[in-house]
Amino acid sequence: MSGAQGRSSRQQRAEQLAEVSPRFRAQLDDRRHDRVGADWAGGLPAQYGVAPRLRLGRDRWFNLLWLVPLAAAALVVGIAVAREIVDVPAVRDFMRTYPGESRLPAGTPEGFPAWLQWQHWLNALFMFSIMRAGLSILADHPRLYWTRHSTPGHEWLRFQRPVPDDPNYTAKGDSITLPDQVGLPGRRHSIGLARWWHFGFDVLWLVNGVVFVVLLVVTGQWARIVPTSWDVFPNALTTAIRYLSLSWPVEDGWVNYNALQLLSYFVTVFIAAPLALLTGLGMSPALSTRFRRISRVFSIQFARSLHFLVLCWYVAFVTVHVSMVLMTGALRNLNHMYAGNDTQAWTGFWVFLATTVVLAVVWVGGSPFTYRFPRPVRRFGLALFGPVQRWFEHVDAKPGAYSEDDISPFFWPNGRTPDSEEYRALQSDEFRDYRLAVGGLVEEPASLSLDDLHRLEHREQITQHFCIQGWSGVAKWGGVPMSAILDLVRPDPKARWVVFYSFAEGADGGLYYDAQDIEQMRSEMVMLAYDMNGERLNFAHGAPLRLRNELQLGFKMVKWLQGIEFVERFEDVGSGLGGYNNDHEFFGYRQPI
Ligand SMILES: Nc1nc2c(c(=O)[nH]1)N[C@H]1C(S)=C(S)[C@@H](COP(=O)(O)O)O[C@H]1N2
Ligand SMILES: [Mo]
Repeated sequence: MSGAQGRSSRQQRAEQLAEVSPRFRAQLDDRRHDRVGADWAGGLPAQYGVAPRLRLGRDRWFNLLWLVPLAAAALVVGIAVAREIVDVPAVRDFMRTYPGESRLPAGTPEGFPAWLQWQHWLNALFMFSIMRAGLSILADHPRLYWTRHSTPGHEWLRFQRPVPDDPNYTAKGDSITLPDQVGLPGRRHSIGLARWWHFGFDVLWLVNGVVFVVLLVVTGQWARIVPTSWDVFPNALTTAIRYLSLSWPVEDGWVNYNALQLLSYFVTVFIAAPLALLTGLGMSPALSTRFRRISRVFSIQFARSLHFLVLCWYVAFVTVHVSMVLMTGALRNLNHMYAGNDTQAWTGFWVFLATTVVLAVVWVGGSPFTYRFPRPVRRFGLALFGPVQRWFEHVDAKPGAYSEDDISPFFWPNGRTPDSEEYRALQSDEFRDYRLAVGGLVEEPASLSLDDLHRLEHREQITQHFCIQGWSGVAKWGGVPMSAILDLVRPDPKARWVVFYSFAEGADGGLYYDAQDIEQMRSEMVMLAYDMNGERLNFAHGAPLRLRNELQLGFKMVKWLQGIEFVERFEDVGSGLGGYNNDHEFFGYRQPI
């Protein structure tokens, strides 16, 4: 530790520690990875999941594929019942009183203006990619929970077998492959790339949606999809009986939707879309820590589960919507949305066909394009969503949301453990000879033993961990605030990034490392932890020392920490993208969500 040492020996040590940089950097993988090939994510082999299982009671699991025959049976029964009751006088009276559609406010426009046609199509273009990339993200931790603990066996839905009773089973090992035509992309653990599609298109989708709602309001078109009277419900019942009894209502979507249509459009635009946004934001560590009162109740897992249910709504909606459009007078309906007229001509059909070919090309090409051009995919997402991530980093978050009672009974381990001679030797000696090297652009480089670290300011806090894959857990961390390290080494004003080096290699070889913005390093939420849940940090969770930065996703919290380097730019560290997962799997360098 820096003490009252002579100038010359200090200088000597400084020179030695300036070596921090060459010493660690030489052990990084600096190959440029710009294809997704067989060696992706350490050559993780494909692994398929199982049909969704819903948990009933404590540990009975219901295979949701049974819903297919059950729904078919329910439909048959529904049709049989509807066909009988339409002739019952009371039902007939009811259907006469509530004919199936509400009256529109006076002055509501008819027809479909060009802006609406364009926005409808753009919406489909963005949403299909968002939904597919969302599935890829889900596949990286194919289990859904209601509470913030991600305890095996406590999920309410899983697409994976039960978690094996093996302490070496990691969250990454649990991820599953999707077919390339389902996920975007489908490959196992391609979450880094899926997120760029998901977030990039989210931004475009939201802009499109906001413009859409504004135009709906100013043109008066809103009244066609917003219920203005309670009679929408009995009218929807009439429509449902008509559909089920197979004497389908005469559609006049050009002028007025039936009540069932109106309700489903209303839910899709004004409930599902905002809910998708809010539940998406609910998965951000930075925002969850900032808005603690909300996130205490609606945790990341609650948000994630709702986010998934919104996806289910959209899938069901698109399926039924497209089927009904085609079955209730295809030519006329397609003219409405694709040609802006109310005729039986073929124009709408041809425009629909051409635009659907574009959608299909984007769909089919999505995964292969991503494998061939991962860097441009990352740039696309970063350009659209990067500024938002930067902005989330500036939320003023403080610890204190959780108590001992909130500590998770199970905390998934993740990542590749260290296996170097050097680490083993230190470990066998209980880290007596361990030294954390801190250097680079600092005035006072340091080499800190565990005793040195224990003598520095001590902080303990109970926080929630958010893994990029989707699992979470609460733990109590004890260690040195990063601000104390900064006070000790006094970074040069030129230093903008702080690089944390591990003893462990990443999945494809080369040391695991991560660069973090120096602006965050004085946050109360950033520390070097040597204790977890009141005990010394164990091997799996990063012994003897790991980074905790509660404003970021878990992969940035380097475990088995051996060195810290202050740098001006990270472009010449590793292969230059700011971290091991960034270099290899195109994760982002700011990940507060
Ligand atoms: N050295 C190293 N640190 C690492 C990783 C890794 O693979 N190697 N994985 C990261 C990821 S993805 C997560 S989610 C957390 C997991 O921490 P835990 O194992 O204590 O749960 O550690 C992070 N730190
Ligand atoms: Mo993670």
